[in-house]
Amino acid sequence: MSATTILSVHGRRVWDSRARPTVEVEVALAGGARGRAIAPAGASRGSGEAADLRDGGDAFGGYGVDRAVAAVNGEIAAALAGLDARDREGADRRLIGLDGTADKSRLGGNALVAASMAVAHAAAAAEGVPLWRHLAGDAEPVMPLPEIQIFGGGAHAARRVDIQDFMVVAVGASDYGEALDWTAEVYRAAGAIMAERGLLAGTADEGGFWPAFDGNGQALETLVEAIERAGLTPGGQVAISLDVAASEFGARDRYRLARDGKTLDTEGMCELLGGWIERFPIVSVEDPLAEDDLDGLAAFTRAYGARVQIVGDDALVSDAARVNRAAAAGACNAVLLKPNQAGTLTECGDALEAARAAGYGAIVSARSGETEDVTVVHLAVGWGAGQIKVGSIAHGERTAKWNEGLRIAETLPHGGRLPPRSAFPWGA
Ligand code: 2PG
Ligand code: MG
Repeated sequence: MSATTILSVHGRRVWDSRARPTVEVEVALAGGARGRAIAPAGASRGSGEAADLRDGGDAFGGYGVDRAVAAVNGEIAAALAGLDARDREGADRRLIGLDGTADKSRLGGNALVAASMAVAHAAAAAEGVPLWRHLAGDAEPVMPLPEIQIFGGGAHAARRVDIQDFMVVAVGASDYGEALDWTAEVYRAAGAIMAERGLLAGTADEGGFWPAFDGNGQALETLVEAIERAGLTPGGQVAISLDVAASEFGARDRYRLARDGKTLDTEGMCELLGGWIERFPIVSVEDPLAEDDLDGLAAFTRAYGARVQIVGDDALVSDAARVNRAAAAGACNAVLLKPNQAGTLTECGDALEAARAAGYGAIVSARSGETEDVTVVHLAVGWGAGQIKVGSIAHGERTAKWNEGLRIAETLPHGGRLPPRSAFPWGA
C-alpha cells in the first residue's frame, strides 16, 4: 500500500443553492491526504446527460439523494478502496464499469461525479499542490476568460423570458481581476436601471437579475445600456454572450418564443438570432437551436461561426463522441464542459481533447444548482480551457468560484493574464 492508496470513501447528503439535497464525497488516502467534492445539478438538461439518481416521492420535491449517498457508501466505496488515487483514469473507468449503464442511472451521475472529483482532490492533496497544478503538470496555464450572467431567464426564472442566460464577457480586460471588476460594475448598473424602471424583481437561480422584461429584445437593450452606464464600451471592452438554451422551448423546426408571442422554424430562429448579432455586440451564442437540430446548428455556424462563438451545451453534453459528430457536421465551434454531464472527470477531459482536435474552443461550466464546491475553477485553469462560466457575480455559490480564481491568479507566474483576443472567434 502506498501513501496514495484509497483507504476510504464516504458519502453524505448536503444542500445546493436551490434547497435541494445533493451528494458530497470525501476520499481518504493511506498517507493521510483527503479530497472532497460536491455534485452540482442542472435545470435545463440535455437528454444525453448522465442521469442523477434521485429518490422521488414527496420529500424535497422528489430530489432526495439518499439512494445516491448509499451507492457511494456501499458499492462505490468498495470499488475504489485499494486503488491508487494518482491513477484517476483507472478509478474513473472502474466507476463507469461498476455503474454499467449508458446514462449512469444505476448508481447516479451525481454519486459518480462527486466521487470522481473527490479522488482528483485527494491525489492533489497527497502531492501537496492545488488541484489546478496537479492537472496542469509542468504547464504554466493562464486564467480562463469569465462569461458572467447579468439577467437569468428560461428554466432559471420560471420562463419569465425565453432566453436563459444574458451574460457579458469582458473581451477588452487586461486580466482576470479586471474582467471581474468590469462585470461587477455592469451588474450593479443593470440593477440600478431595473430599480429606476420598477423592474427589479429579485434574482434568478444563478444570481442574475430576474428578467421582468416585455421581451427578449428589451433584455438585450438594457444590457447594452448597463455596459454604457458602467462607463465601458459595448463590444470593445464588454460584449454580450447568450445561452439561448433552445431545447427548453423548442425542437427542430418548431421554436415557441412565449415572451415574443411567436413560433419559429429553424430558419426563423437563425434569422432572429442573426438580427440580434447584427444589432447588438454579441460575441458568443450557446445552444442557439435545440439538441436535435444538428443541421440547424451547422447552418447557423456556417453563417456566423467565423466571428461569433457558437457553443454546444445540450447538443454535446460534454461527450467526446458527440463533439466528434458535431465537428464532422460543422455544427458549433466551442463546447461547454460540465463534469456532471459526463459523470466522470476522465470523460469530461476526453470531450475537451476532442474539442481541441476539432479546433473548437472550450468553456468549463458550473450548473444552475451549485454549492461552495470550486472544482470547476481548478479544471478551467489546470486544463487550460480558456473560458469559464459559473453564473452571475452574486450569490455565494457563484462568488466562491470567482474568488477561488482570484486566489489562483495570485499564484500564477503570469498573474491573472487571460488568453489573447486572437484565441477567440471574435478576435479573429
Ligand atoms: C446551462 C447551465 C448553466 P443548467 O444551461 O448552461 O447556465 O444551466 O445547469 O440549468 O443546465
Ligand atoms: Mg447551457
